[in-house]
Amino acid sequence: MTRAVLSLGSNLGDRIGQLRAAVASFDDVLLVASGVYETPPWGDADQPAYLNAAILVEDPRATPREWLERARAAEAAAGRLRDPARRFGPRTLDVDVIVVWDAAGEPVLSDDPELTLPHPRASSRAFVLRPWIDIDPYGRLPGHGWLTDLLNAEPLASEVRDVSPRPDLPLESVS
Ligand code: PH2
Ligand code: MG
Ligand code: MG
Repeated sequence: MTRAVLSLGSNLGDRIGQLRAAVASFDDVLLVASGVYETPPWGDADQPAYLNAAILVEDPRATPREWLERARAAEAAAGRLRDPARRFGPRTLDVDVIVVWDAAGEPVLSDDPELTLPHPRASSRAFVLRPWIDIDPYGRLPGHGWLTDLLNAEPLASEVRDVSPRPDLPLESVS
């Protein structure tokens, strides 16, 4: 198993600091990181705006389960607390495994409830697809087609207008 797209989100505490720490935790496998976007909360409306981003990671040995474990470790490091009553509620850090490709470049398909691949809600989330297309302009969401087509069709085409680039908050510092 080689490549994965991970979606990052934060809407509590030091949002950009938590996103940067998450990206740093994938430093050994990081291929590219997107820009950061401020996005209206999807799901529970009574929560602060999110910062969202996406990263592309690669490791010749990592299994999908290991990507999930690394994602959870990053969330735990950000002090994430899970409220079982609020599945779509606020969080210091959310790291979701969106797609994993195997060594042959084929997308991994999984209906494991703990790690469904591709991510079952990615196709309808502007806050996932908009950062992702930054780092993968010719990308496809397996089962749904080109990212550009998804983002140009309604309802995402309207929602993406509320996804605001935050160039003042880069994920990685330029040295
Ligand atoms: N994550 C959620 C629920 N709602 N809204 C935005 N804008 N961004 C998110 O990352 C997000 C959300 C649950 O994972
Ligand atoms: Mg999520
Ligand atoms: Mg999650």
